[in-house]
Amino acid sequence: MFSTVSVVGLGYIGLPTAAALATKGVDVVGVDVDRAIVDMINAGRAPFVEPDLAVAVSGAVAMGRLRATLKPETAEAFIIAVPTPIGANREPDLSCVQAAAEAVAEVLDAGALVVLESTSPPGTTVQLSRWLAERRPDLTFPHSAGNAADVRVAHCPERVLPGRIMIEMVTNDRLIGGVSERCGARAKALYELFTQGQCHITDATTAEIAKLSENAFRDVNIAFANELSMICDQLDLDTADVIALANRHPRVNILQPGPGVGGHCIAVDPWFIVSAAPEQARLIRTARQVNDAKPAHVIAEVSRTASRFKDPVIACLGLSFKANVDDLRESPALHIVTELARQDIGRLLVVEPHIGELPARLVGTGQAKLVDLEAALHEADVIVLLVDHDAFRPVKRTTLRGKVVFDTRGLWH
Ligand code: SAJ
Repeated sequence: MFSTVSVVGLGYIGLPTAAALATKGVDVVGVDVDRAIVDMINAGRAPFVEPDLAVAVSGAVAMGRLRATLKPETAEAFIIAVPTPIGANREPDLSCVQAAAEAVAEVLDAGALVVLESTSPPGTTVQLSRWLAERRPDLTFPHSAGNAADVRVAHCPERVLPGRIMIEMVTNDRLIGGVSERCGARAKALYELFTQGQCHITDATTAEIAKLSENAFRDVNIAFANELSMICDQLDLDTADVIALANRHPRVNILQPGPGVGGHCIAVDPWFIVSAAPEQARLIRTARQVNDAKPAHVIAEVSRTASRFKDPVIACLGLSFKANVDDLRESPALHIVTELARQDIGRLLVVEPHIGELPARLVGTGQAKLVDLEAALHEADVIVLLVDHDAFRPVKRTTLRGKVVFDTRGLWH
């Protein structure tokens, strides 16, 4: 039903989607503004690490089903998967969506489908339809022409978990928000090419808010755990004990506290809801503030303890934004270690099994050294566990004896 599909934005969502479609026999043209990414994909290589992605990309390129370009070309369907960050005032920044819309508009034919996958504030998909219409007065669009429009526009928010993208891309249910009913039906047909989960059709704005609610729900629940951990620290209680006991209740499931919430989704998306309804979104805003305050709490606790030692050696375990990934972007752990280095409170031994060298901002402090787990545990006076990597799980209690341990994730409970 679709022989050519163009995926605009070849990042963590666009590239796996392009590879998944190509694997199903669709001719896929990937578009990205970054020439290095385009060249790498055309050479059959994936520009970032994600389980099973590299083999999918090299296979799709070798079969001639996937190629990358800098500019969009005519296709039956376009999937836009570009970043939607927040600006300095925590307002949504839709400039990449607008730029993608303008580029796609140039090559749109009557009958084409345009899907927005980027996580977006309410109203963005309808706005996308307007942006396309501004550039193509010769075609009709669903925000004004409804089912009769020449072009179909829909939202299908990405919902995959980094680290499990290739699996969840196929198995997760999808939300399909059509700007008109016909748009929804057409988008469903596209996603059914590679999705085994169910496709639930709704309107575009409901799909936008439903996606944002998923991440806001998670953020609020993590904030509960993080607030509880700060209460327990204040009362000198073991947070992991408190949570484990409370979770023995059949209807209680408190999440794990941590050093803060990182990544590009959960720490960002709730602000789209706050921005859309600032007076009503009180709990969602507070949860963001609680989670954003957690790194400073960890830094204060570690510096207070380190100041009791003469020339303390501090082992910091983990730099990535969550367990078992190499992604350091928006990582609270990296922020904490950088700040501890800047405060010059002691010698920092950093353990991060997923990277080969420390990031430049940490090297620049001259205070931190990347070492292996054994060396760090042996030398340290203070141990700060920041990421619950599987590699840290088997540490023996006897190794920790006589040291001050901050287990921000409750991993060794
Ligand atoms: N975290 C905790 N405690 C927990 C769980 C997570 O502190 O109990 C922290 C993690 O360490 C990390 C952050 O929260 O710093 C977010 O990690 P995550 O694994 O919960 O989620 P993400 O950001 O990698 O991916 C989320 C997912 N959303 C939900 O689970 C509702 C994913 O399905 C979305 O597709 C993704 O956001 C996205 O792109 O929106």
